[in-house]
Amino acid sequence: MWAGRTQQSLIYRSKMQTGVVFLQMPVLKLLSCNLHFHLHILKITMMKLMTASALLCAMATLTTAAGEWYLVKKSPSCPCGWTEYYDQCFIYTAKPMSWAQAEINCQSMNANLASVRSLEEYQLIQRLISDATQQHGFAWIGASDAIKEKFWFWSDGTPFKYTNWCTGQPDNFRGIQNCAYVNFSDKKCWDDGGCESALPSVCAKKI
Ligand SMILES: [Ca+2]
Ligand SMILES: [Ca+2]
Repeated sequence: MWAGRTQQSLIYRSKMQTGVVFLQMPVLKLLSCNLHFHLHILKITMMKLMTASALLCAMATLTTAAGEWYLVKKSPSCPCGWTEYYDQCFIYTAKPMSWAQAEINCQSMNANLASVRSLEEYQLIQRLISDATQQHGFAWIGASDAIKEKFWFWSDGTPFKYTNWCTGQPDNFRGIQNCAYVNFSDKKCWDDGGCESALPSVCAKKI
């Protein structure tokens, strides 16, 4: 059902199951990330809406008077505060924690410490850190060889393929370095450090 078409009206077409809703601009402004909406907004006139309706074949034709409406596509998206990148959501946690504490913190958000599958993903993680801190500081990611020395794995189960180790790392210095962190040295690459060190961290989860 369409509600009344006043400025205050929350007007929507009951197509949520298809991820498509129509909203007027005042309503769009009310939507915040608290609602976990990720909106792709396409401004359309009523004439264009007719075309859009034809394309979205399940949609009934509108017969209301002319006006500007907005076609809003709700897509799977990240919770508020997380950064979407392809099929994953990322978040930087500034509070310094041990690697295990950081992993548990991620798990409390249905995530894991971030695995890294490509240079692009690594650069995204670096950008999250620099955006949050205006620095290029250390942060735990999900790589560890704590179970068996030199057998590195990602805590989220991703196959351990891409790496960005600094030259000479991982070196398991003093025999006690089993957890990976980012932005080591002027090259801003990876180092293995002691898992009990308190560092910020980056969590990631699949959408
Ligand atoms: Ca090690
Ligand atoms: Ca090291």
